[in-house]
Amino acid sequence: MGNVINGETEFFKGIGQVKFEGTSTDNPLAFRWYDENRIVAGKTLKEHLRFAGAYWHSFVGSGADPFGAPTHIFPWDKKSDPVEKAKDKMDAAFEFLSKMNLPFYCFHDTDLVDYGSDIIENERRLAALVEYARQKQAQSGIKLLWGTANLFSNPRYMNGAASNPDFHVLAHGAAQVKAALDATIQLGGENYVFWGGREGYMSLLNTNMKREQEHLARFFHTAKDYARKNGFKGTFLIEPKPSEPSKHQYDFDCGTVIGFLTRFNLDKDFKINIEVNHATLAGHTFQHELQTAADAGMLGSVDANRGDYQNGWDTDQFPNNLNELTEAMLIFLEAGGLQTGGVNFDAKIRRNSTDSADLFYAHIGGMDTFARALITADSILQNSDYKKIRSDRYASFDSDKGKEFEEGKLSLEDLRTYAIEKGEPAVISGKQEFIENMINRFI
Ligand code: XUL
Ligand code: CO
Repeated sequence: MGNVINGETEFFKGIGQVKFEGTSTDNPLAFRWYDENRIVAGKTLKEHLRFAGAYWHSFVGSGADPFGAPTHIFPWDKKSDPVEKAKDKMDAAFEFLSKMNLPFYCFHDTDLVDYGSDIIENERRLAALVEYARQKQAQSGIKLLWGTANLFSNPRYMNGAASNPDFHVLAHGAAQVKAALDATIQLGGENYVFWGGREGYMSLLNTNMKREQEHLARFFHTAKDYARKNGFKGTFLIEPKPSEPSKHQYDFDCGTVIGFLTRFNLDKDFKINIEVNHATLAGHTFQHELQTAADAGMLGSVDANRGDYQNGWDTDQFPNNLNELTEAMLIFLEAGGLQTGGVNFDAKIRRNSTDSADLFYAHIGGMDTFARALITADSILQNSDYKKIRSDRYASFDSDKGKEFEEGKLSLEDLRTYAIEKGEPAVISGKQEFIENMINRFI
């Protein structure tokens, strides 16, 4: 247990408020780029980025891996009564969020408080923590970016929840989602997330994929109707991932999710929560997934992290790649940013990062890298030929026959006639290296 200051226990001892000190500072516990009040492209960095802390990694994740026991031993994880223990964890969470100046947080139901197998008792526990969180939010001004239900850890979900072949299991998932939606609504959550880690299959040999996907869609409709009926005005978000823990996940990537939402008439209520490391596991870049969602009007929110170029799994490291994030922020800014979403650090410190300051360094690095990338991207958009080079490439569609084609006014015969009249087209450079150099110049 930590020190007691002002009547409250301090869990992150010796670490004060993290502040913006600018690029000349040597203080590793200060922001060098994230000045929350700095205006970029008409909004403050705080309004653009809407940073959130992830409850599960920062206050629950113990550093355990398949080869070893926990290395992060939390002082808030001591009491035997589950509700009292969960309140200590929430004290620690809000202390960290406040010291880090994080305006939002995100949780799974089972992050807030441990669940057993009794639905009514779980609802009672969650309600106690929701009441506690309401007070904490009011005191600190910190808001809930999104809530979600953990429908993948309990053994009953080993074959999925909404896509489980057993209706009985599906109903348990629904009970959990109902309580998580109630909690999100009561806490003023701005979004609600579905990440279907086990909504997929391990083998097609025993799977009726069509039926499972139809059940998944029906489940989303049922949850959405309940939430809307009970006053939820926020956005529902699907978080794509191609696999892990299932061999194949139905929400494979943004393209797949957009097709699914459109096919099942869910596209008015749902948008996408894009996670960087899920994008790369799907064989895409983060930029690709942002652009795909933005083009469909479904850029909802971001789970910020990064993978490891040498590993093929979800390492969930904190973001630190300035070049990649600058490219991503170009898309983010051109798309008009995130409306109800934010940038949630779905990232974990390494198993061997065992100082309590490590969680602070990790978030400071992530927030500074995003802020710097956004500032750089804005400068590229304002002060370079970046946009012009791209629009010039399509100039032949802006007038005459090209424009008529875009408007659907030309037949295949018309196109043939044009090709014969104009002869062989000129060779035109895509200028990729020129643009890459330009981006580096602005960084
Ligand atoms: C798992 C993952 C989840 C979701 C929420 O890979 O990203 O933490 O963000 O369920
Ligand atoms: Co995530």
